[in-house]
Amino acid sequence: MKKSPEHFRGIGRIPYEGPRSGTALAFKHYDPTERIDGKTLKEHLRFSIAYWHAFRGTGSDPFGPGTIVRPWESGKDPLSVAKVRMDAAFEFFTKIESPYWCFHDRDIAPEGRSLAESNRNLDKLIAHAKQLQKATGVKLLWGTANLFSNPRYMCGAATNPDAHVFAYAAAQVKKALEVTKELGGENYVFWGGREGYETLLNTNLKREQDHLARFMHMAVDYAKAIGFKGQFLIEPKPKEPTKHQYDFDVASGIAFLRTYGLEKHFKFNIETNHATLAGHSFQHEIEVAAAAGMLGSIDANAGDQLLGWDTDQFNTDVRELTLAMVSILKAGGLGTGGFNFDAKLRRPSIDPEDLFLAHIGGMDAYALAFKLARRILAEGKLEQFVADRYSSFDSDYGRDIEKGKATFQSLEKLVLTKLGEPTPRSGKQEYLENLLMQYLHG
Ligand code: XLS
Ligand code: NI
Ligand code: NI
Repeated sequence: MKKSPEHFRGIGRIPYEGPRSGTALAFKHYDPTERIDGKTLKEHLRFSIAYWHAFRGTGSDPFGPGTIVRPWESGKDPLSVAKVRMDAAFEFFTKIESPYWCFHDRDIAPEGRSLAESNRNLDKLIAHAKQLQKATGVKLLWGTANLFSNPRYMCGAATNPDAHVFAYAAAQVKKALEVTKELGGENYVFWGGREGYETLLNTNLKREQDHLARFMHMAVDYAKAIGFKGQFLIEPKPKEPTKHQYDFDVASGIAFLRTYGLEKHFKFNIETNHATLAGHSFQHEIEVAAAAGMLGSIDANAGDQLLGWDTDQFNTDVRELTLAMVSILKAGGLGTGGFNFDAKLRRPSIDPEDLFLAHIGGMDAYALAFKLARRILAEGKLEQFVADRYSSFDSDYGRDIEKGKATFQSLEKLVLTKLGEPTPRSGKQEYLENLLMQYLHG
């Protein structure tokens, strides 16, 4: 394959220089080659770059057009531009030491005038991506279909009141599954951007949810038919762009999957900013998914506490990430998932260098959080505290309760004859917060 020109000139592979480094374009905590428990940090963290933000984001917002101008975007032929853009993307993935990338079908190839033309465009870029993956060793964490940008999806895709749109979306996802398989994608994501409603005045909520479930079953069946073994992931979000999205949060996602007999086929892709929008902490969403054995992958970003929408910022809040990591590691990790930077540059961050700085910060924060979480778990003080707190359920009548051997009658008898009034015990929140602070700043 012909070697493409360098796009990020003047920026080489980002080196690891350690916590005291004064170099902006260097990792302070993420040493991809560092070995921990027989695996490199690169293998542990499974970082991924989100194509849509990193290479399709222009900084536009509802009040003004894009501010970010990349030289490769100036060509006239959209397919050639798409190829050069992809060359630049893989150069970036390599220089930033990201082992994975993620995309929506329409991020990488222009939509045509018909589905057939869109599929042909996609095939060309998939062939190109395949070569680039081979040349760089960068792999596909997940693929997905954009079922929200085109006006045909304004009232939803799988939940559209028009069966014609449902059919179109089905055809689009069929193709997206094929190309994800073609590139060796390890997962496939459903984010239902417009699978919700703007007003109940025009909505049959029950029928829309039934249709969404039918759609998911068709995806499961088709994956089986073509031998796609990747993990299916649902990415919950409560709202935006819709007023209400059906996959509101992990808990409602679990209820939906179980209602429709889909729970065996799906896990969750949890996005930090979506958790915030649902009124939850990031760690809460991770714990809810982990409790159901459905923790799949992470869309690594952050919101702004003062803004009520998905600002998709890079997350450098080590405290938040350490708590998240503790929960992820306790759950046994992400399996085929990873940490995908579904995060974008601020509108005034227009330098190519800013794209590197943003990801360096995000990766360093996660690497640091990973190390801190491992220390916290190795020392075991927090876990021990929690275990002790529930120890009355480890033996005697407590164990009987857990094992289903106790009844209201047996417990009433116990309280009346033996136990009497319980002795309150402190929850010790302040002690635990102080302990966490010691780990973070000790
Ligand atoms: C939007 C979502 C989206 C998904 C992929 O809020 O985060 O980017 O991750 O469709
Ligand atoms: Ni996301
Ligand atoms: Ni999002």
